[in-house]
Amino acid sequence: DAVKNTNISIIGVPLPYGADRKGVDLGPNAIRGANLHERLSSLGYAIEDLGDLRVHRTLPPPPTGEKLKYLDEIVRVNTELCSTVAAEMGKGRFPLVLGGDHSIAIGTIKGVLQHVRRLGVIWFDAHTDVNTDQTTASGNIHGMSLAAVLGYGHADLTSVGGADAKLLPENVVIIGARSIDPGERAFLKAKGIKVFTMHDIDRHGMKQVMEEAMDIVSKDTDGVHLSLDLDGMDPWDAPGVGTPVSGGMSYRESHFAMELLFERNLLVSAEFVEVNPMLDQHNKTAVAAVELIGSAFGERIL
Ligand code: 6HN
Ligand code: MN
Ligand code: MN
Ligand code: MN
Repeated sequence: DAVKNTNISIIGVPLPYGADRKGVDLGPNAIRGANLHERLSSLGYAIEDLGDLRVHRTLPPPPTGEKLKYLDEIVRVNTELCSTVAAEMGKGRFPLVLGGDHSIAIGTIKGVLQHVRRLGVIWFDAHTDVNTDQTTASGNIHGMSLAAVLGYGHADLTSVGGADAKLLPENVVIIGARSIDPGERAFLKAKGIKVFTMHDIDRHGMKQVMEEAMDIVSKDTDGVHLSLDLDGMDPWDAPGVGTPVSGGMSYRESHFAMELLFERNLLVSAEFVEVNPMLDQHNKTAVAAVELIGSAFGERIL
C-alpha cells in the first residue's frame, strides 16, 4: 500500500479559453476563498501554494467555426502546467491543481505521467471530454482533453509534454456522465473506455460504482489521478459551472465517492476544475469543491 503523501502543492490555473466563457479564470481564487488551506491544514497536511500560472487576460476572439478555439494559449499554459506538476512530483509532493477549465487536465496528466507511467484516471464529469477537432461541435478544447491525453486529437494537444507519454484507455473510468456527443459515443465504444453514467449510479449506487471504478483504475497501475469537473455534481449543489446538466450526482453521492477514494489511498494527484464564480450563488460551487477536496483527503463526519 502507498504511504499517504502529506505534502501538497497547490497550483492555480486561471485558464478560461478552453470553455470560451468568462468567469472560470476566477475559479482558483474562489476555491482558495472557500478556505482550502485551512481545511487541508486542519487535516494535518503541509501546504505550499505556488499561486497561479500566468494566463493572458485578453485574446482576440477566434474566427467563427474555428474547431480549436484559442489553441496556442491553451497549449502554452498546459505545457507550463505539465512542467510545474512534474517538478512538484519530482520533489515528492502531491500536486493539487485548481481550474480553470477542464482543458488543463492535459497539462496536469501529462506532468503526472512523467513520474507515474502506468497511471489510472478517475474522470468525474457530466461530460466525457473525448471530442477531437474532427468531432467537436463547439470548438471548445475543454471538451477534448481526455481524448488528448489518450493520444487522440490535434497534434499540438497530444504532444504537450511529449507525444509518447499517454494514458491507456483501460486505465480510465468516467463517472457521472449524462451528456455525451455522438462522436464521443463512438470514440468511447471504439476505445473500450468504461463509463459509469448517471443511470449506473441510480441502478447500482455510488458504493458499487466506486468499488468497480477503483478496481479498474488500480489494476496494473502505480497511482491514480482524480480529474474532477464540478459539473459532475447536480447543478442544484454546484450551479457555478459553464456547462450545467441536470440530473447529476447529489451532494452526498459525490462526497461519499471522495470518502471511498480516500479509504483506498490510491491518489497521487488531483485537479478540481470548471468552477465559475460569475455563474455561482454565494460561492456555493467553490465551497462544494473544497468540501469534496476535504473528503478526498480524509475528512470524516465523525
Ligand atoms: N467540460 N461535449 C461538449 C463540447 O463542447 O465538446 C461539452 C464539453 C464540456 C467540457 O465540461 O469540461
Ligand atoms: Mn469536463
Ligand atoms: Mn463537464
Ligand atoms: Mn489497468
